[in-house]
Amino acid sequence: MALLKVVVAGPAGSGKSTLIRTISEIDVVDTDRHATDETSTLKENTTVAFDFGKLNLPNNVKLHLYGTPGQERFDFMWDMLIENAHGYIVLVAAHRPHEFRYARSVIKFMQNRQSIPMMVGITHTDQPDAWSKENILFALRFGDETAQIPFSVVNPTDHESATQAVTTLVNHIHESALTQAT
Ligand SMILES: Nc1nc2c(ncn2[C@@H]2O[C@H](COP(=O)(O)OP(=O)(O)O)[C@@H](O)[C@H]2O)c(=O)[nH]1
Ligand SMILES: [Mg+2]
Repeated sequence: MALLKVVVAGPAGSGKSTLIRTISEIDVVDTDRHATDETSTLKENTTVAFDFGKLNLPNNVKLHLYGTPGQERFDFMWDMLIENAHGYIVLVAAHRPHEFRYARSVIKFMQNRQSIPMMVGITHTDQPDAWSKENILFALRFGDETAQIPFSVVNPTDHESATQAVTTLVNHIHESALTQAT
């Protein structure tokens, strides 16, 4: 049995809490509170500590999923959550280009803290003003690194899509463990 700790990060409103709620097999422990600051224009509630959910995958893999708070003033929580993590997903909302720079800073923050497998999940691609995946990658300025970073489109409200996204990351975690072992 393997227990994998996966962190879901990204700007407020990108779909972190929704992704965890959609796939968790336990009632999610969430710390969403009524948003009182700039986030309230995006959504009514915002995560102030973290979300926690569990999922069993094939081959006896148990996932523990931790969703970070999106806002920068809670970044001390990001440090706590990324510690001992096996991998992480950074969600980026395709229809909010003004947040791409912030999304990139979240990715950089995580990469500086832990050298562990990660992936970028592009959400909200069903929104009318969503950017294409290619343009988002370009805007995130990943250049040559893009080859190593898996990007996938994910709809956190859809069970199959959300499960597929975490499965992609878990495969990535297994592959990099094998590479390190050889
Ligand atoms: N249409 C659509 N709505 C989404 C998608 N991802 C998240 N949402 C919605 O966006 C809102 C904010 O999501 P939430 O999970 O609270 O964001 P968080 O701040 O990252 O935890 C919720 O109403 C979600 O249902 C998506 O891919 N498409
Ligand atoms: Mg949240």
